[in-house]
Amino acid sequence: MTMSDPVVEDVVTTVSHSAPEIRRGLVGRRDAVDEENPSGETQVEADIWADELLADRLSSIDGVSQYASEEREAIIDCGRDAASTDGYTVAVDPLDGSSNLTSNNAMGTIIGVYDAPLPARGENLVAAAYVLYGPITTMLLATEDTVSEYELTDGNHRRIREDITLPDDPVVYGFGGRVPDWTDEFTEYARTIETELKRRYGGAMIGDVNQVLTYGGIFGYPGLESRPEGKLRLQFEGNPVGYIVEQAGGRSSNGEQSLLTVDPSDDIHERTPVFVGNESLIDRLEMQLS
Ligand code: P6P
Repeated sequence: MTMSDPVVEDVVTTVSHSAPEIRRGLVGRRDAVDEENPSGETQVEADIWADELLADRLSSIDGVSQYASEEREAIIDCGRDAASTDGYTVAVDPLDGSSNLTSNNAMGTIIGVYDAPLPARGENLVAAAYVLYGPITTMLLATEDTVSEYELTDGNHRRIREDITLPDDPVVYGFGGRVPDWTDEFTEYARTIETELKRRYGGAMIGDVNQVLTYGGIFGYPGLESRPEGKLRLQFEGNPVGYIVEQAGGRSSNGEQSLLTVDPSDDIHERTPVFVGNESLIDRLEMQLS
């Protein structure tokens, strides 16, 4: 994966080369452990194992100044000047949707590479990618130039799609959260979308977002009556996936504005409502919620 910046290339290549090993390592590691992640969610053995593997490999890359993970409380200062502007920072969701291990369904690894100290605005992303552990292992990689898809096998990656853009005519939608917990405004929007598109919701954001990027449509995890901030994390899920979809010609939103323009709080685990998909669908959503 030749990229303009050698450090970013090293980060992305490290994740792509680790993905087949992570996939193999899922076997025998699906039991819950007596721990919760910083968001209060039960961890499985694979969450901790994948995080330790990626933390070790990514934080040792020269040029990476910070490593942050959905699975660990604090940001790792990689021994360089974390506040320096010349270091890149990486935010990782090591196993997005790891609860799908129990039901043997798709999961992913998400990474965002920022050129600013964490927590950072999505606009500070210089690259973002996700690995999808589906029937085959693939990586969707967005850089400042383009969006590409790779098939990952041991020690190898083969580009299977390049210059990816969202299809113009949306086909699928997937919305998280319990329907009775949706706000009235979002419920009204969802009821309209349900008459237009086909439902695709698998319980792991990356599997659902990959459907949107393949067929066109919208994925969302809205703010809920019980939790207006929603469930998904801005630094580890919203920003990187928002960056990927926007680089593919779509839009992202927290219901009001592009996720990439949201000023983060000091909390690296800050949650946000997340919507990504075709521009027309996101525009309609923001109109509905305004
Ligand atoms: P629910 C997985 O736990 C995750 O963070 C996302 O990957 C996924 O979209 C969402 O939560 C699923 O949440 O409430 O449907 O189980």
